[in-house]
Amino acid sequence: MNADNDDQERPERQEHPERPEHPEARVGPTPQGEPEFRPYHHPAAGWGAAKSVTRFLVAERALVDGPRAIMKMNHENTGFDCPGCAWPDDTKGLHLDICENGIKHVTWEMTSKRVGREFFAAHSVTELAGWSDYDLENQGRLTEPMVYDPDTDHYVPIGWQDAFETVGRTLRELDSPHRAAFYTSGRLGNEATFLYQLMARELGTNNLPDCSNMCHEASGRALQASLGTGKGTVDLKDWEAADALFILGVNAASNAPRMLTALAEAYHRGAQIVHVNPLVEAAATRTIVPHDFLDMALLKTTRTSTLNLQPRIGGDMALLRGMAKAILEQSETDPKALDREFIERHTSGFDEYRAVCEAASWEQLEKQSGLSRAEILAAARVYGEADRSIVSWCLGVTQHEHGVDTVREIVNLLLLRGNLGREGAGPSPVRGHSNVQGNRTCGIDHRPSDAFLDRLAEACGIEPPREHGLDTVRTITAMHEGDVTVFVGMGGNFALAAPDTPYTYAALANCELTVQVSTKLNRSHIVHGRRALILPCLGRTEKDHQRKGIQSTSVEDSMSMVHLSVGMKRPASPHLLSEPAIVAGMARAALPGSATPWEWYVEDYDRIRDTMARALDGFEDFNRRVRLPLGFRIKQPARELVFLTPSGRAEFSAAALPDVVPAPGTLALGTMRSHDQWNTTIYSDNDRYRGIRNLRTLVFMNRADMRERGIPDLGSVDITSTAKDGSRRFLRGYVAVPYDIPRGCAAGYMPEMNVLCALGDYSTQSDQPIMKHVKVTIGPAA
Ligand SMILES: Nc1nc2c(c(=O)[nH]1)N[C@H]1C(S)=C(S)[C@@H](COP(=O)(O)OP(=O)(O)OC[C@H]3O[C@@H](n4cnc5c(=O)[nH]c(N)nc54)[C@H](O)[C@@H]3O)O[C@H]1N2
Ligand SMILES: Nc1nc2c(c(=O)[nH]1)N[C@H]1C(S)=C(S)[C@@H](COP(=O)(O)OP(=O)(O)OC[C@H]3O[C@@H](n4cnc5c(=O)[nH]c(N)nc54)[C@H](O)[C@@H]3O)O[C@H]1N2
Ligand SMILES: [Mo]
Repeated sequence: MNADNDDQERPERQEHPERPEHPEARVGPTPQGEPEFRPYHHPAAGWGAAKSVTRFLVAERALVDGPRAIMKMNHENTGFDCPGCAWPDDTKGLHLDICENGIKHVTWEMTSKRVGREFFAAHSVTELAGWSDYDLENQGRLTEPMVYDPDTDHYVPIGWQDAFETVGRTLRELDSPHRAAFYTSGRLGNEATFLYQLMARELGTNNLPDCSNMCHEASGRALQASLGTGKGTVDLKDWEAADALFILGVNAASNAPRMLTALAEAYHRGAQIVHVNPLVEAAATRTIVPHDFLDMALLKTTRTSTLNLQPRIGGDMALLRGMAKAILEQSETDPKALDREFIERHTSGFDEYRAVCEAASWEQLEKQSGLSRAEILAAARVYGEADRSIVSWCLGVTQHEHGVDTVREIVNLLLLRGNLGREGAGPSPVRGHSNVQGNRTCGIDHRPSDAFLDRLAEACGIEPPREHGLDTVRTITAMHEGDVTVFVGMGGNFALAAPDTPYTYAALANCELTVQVSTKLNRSHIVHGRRALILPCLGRTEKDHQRKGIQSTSVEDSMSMVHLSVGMKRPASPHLLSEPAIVAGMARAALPGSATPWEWYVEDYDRIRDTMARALDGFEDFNRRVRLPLGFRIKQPARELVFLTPSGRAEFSAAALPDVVPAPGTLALGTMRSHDQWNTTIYSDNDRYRGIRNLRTLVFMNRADMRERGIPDLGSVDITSTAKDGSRRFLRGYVAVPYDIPRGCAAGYMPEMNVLCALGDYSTQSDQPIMKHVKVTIGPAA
């Protein structure tokens, strides 16, 4: 794009040269006091959580509605699905399977605060750019559609029909549908998801970037290659039957708190629980089961761990390979160490895998894992003695250069002892957003298979494009280059969630039109294209009235259970539309001649589900089965030992061990969540389980690494990252907190630290941004 063009097309950039370069705007709230760091010695969940919830309900002015809604959450088909994490609901009909963070999440959506047209009239976008992200979201729920007015630099009201026509006209006028990208954040329900991908494909593009490009893309690709399925194979009943649980790279007490219940139960029945994490997180200590009122009253704690291993960042693969090596060595004298019959009948590639395990020296495995041989052998012993093992993981495993290889190594280890296709055994990734797995199942995939497209074509009478689309990283590059000019965000907060904050901001600002479908005001409304729309939608807790009555939507949890979610609250504003209605409105305007009955679908979501039943694998008889008491489980061929791989067998992989040891003087930095945030939504400046108050701009370091650099406890530091291409990025004036973390490792909070993640630093295996292994140097602040 040449300079002349640039000037003509974006005059307002001249008027507001300071915008949108505000990557330094504070993310969290203004601190309520001095930063504090006091190690946390209490159990996870329990009364600390109860107290925190009460404070939160008061702050959100939701003391009456909050508790009432919580009693409705996660009920068998009568309530709404918790919009928080994707951990499955209790299978025993226990009607109060809730957690602190789920409650915070629901309350945040149900706040009585509103951000209406008066707010936008009072504050220009340039002014809002200087606000913290906390303050933006804290204004409350969005109430009506708004459009950016470049003359005044304010958002002003627009009617829904005009808003749809703005989107429609812009899309119709594109010289190619590939100039638009349609982002999904993982809480979109299945029905809206299906319509959304249908709209994109009817327009003619597979440009469907989504948040799972940043979280579990590696898991999907690895499991697909190994087992012919993109998902885990176990469910909660398996968790209840396992003899050994291996939990890698998850901060469960904060990010999947209901896992604590499963861990406590496992401990009670005598199962082994091994946590693998550079940090000893709260879930790796003990808990008070949150919904067990007797335990709460008696302060009865349960241990949630039998072994904690603290590898270096990125050291998981070497640990897993060491465990496999130990099992193979043991098999020379102990015929029961391996499940030879399983390997023989169901797998391929065993000999190559055995060879790479034998070739790896203990010295190399110790160095790469950051663990001693004795520690690796201790983990191997637990694994070797268990009849039934589950390995579970999250971002600590996936957001790495070698995320795919590591997940495949997890499968390798499971295959050695036939831990697949039977009760209590198998791989169990912990998904992020409540419906991120359902999004993929229902078609949000920039690399759809031909089989999927063939069925979609047949069921919906469209001719879907066959060429693969853009993922999150490539969408940002394409917007930057001017190749993608329309960005539609179905939920989420793309500006802040994506890596390389200033680059991503510039990419969004380079768009002709940005459209954000949202519940709350966030950075992605402030960092916008030449024209911009905010389209406010119903939240999952709210009643969705359509022509044929109150509608429900369906979601899929981490363990492939699909069930209905029905909102029960009066909508935050009478002007909100449901997500399916917003998609249909945009689609009709963009595709005036479309034969798809968009309006008819929205009158009754059963109609969408009937089409989905024809288009999607595993959704046969959708409307009936989704109304069964706990919904239904999508069939998992790998669970039945049917492997949809080229060989028809489960495939061992024999990848080389990566070198993850930081170069001298440098550290490997992992970006992660605090206890009091939901991705880009920050609830407070506290991180209770890690003992932090009033501070987000911190970096956890090993004290010896601090001393070596002349950094005192809580000293001010500058952090410099160096990208693969040699470019450098900075964060200045962060506080170094001495912490129990292996040497050579450091950790701090996302989304602030996205400033350090270069867009080009994505995994060549999964295309995921490398958010857990950022190469940095840290020194006293200049
Ligand atoms: N309350 C709350 N719940 C959430 C979210 C939230 O923001 N708030 N986000 C949701 C989403 S979208 C997702 S994807 C999930 C994320 O859930 P998590 O994966 O738990 O998310 P992170 O906070 O990134 O924490 C990563 C964990 O991995 C560890 N880790 C870092 N590097 C390594 C490594 O190399 N090896 C190992 N073994 N561990 C490592 C870190 O110490 C940390 O404990 O949670 C979901 N649930
Ligand atoms: N450095 C670093 N960066 C990361 C990560 C990391 O570990 N490190 N993790 C990555 C991961 S795993 C993820 S999933 C992404 C998260 O990326 P996103 O999913 O894009 O971000 P969220 O913060 O979850 O989105 C919050 C916004 O969603 C909107 N919202 C809330 N509820 C609804 C709803 O019901 N409907 C609609 N339409 N909108 C709603 C609100 O407006 C809110 O402001 O971040 C990624 N970024
Ligand atoms: Mo995620």
